[in-house]
Amino acid sequence: MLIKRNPNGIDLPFSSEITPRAVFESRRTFIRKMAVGSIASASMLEMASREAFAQAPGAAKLAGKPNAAYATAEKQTSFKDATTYNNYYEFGTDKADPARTAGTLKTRPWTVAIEGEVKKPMTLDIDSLLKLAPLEERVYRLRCVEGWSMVIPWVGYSLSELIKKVEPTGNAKYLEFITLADKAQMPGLRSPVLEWPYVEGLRIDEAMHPLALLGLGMYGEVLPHQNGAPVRIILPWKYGFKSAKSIVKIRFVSEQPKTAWNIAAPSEYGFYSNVNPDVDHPRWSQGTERRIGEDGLFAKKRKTLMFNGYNDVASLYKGMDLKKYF
Ligand SMILES: Nc1nc2c(c(=O)[nH]1)N[C@H]1C(S)=C(S)[C@@H](COP(=O)(O)O)O[C@H]1N2
Ligand SMILES: [Mo]
Repeated sequence: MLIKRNPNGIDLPFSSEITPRAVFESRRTFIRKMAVGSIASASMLEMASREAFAQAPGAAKLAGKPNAAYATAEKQTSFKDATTYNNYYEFGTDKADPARTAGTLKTRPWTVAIEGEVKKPMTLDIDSLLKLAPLEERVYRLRCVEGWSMVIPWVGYSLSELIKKVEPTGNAKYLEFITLADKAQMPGLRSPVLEWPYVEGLRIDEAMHPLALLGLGMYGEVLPHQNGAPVRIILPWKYGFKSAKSIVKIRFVSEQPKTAWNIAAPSEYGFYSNVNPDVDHPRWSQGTERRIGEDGLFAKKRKTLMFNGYNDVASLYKGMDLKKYF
């Protein structure tokens, strides 16, 4: 029953990928008509499409210094695709829902409480987080467990910067990320698709790995609501669902924390959830992926790479059977 309720089971692998396309097309037509029917200038058109597609009115610029170690020759996903094809179940389970409904998210004031096994527990507001370390731009591939991927220029800094600041105790073995769950702002909480709040977790050495990013922006702007404003994590070697959006609390703990998707379907979503083409999801292959923007139902799929191509992290899992610890 739980599995049936799991929206992944209802609209995957293909139907969920078709519907948003159709939605894009009808919106495109709408905007084109508007352009023809009025004297809209190119910039008005751009503004209109940003609003319709991205729900980021008055998006503030947020620049990061490009970090060459995390650049890529790969083509970046368009801002429009990255902000209209989203998984953010607190705002609905359809890919197009968050862009439509996340306008109600109030991202300021916002605080992140850091507590548990740390010598210096603290509560940081967004301005403190923005100043905690130099902002970098890092272009990461993000691979969703559903079999699609994007290439996104994020703005943020290594999560390790924050971890060092709070000084974990010797008992801190894991981090638990707790995200916002507010019915007043999040229409998706009305449906019991997941247990709310959405929670995620990492082993502390994973969290300390320089690749693990504390994200505050993307494409040179503060995070759009639908992408997890105002603060999230991005873990490019793990399936997308590990990268929790709109974090309000980080707890340092001694035991492996529960995680939202593992609670919902433990046989399908493990704690580690490293991208691994050799371990299929029980209901579909993980060997290939579709790059968003290279659509068309007959577009050639790409081969999924171990750790999503981020082999630096392999040493974190030395000696572990990654079929068992999926
Ligand atoms: N709080 C919260 N975080 C979340 C999710 C969610 O539903 N709620 N979905 C996850 C999934 S499945 C993916 S693929 C990524 C998508 O991030 P993006 O929309 O910025 O590409 O966010 C992850 N973080
Ligand atoms: Mo995902």
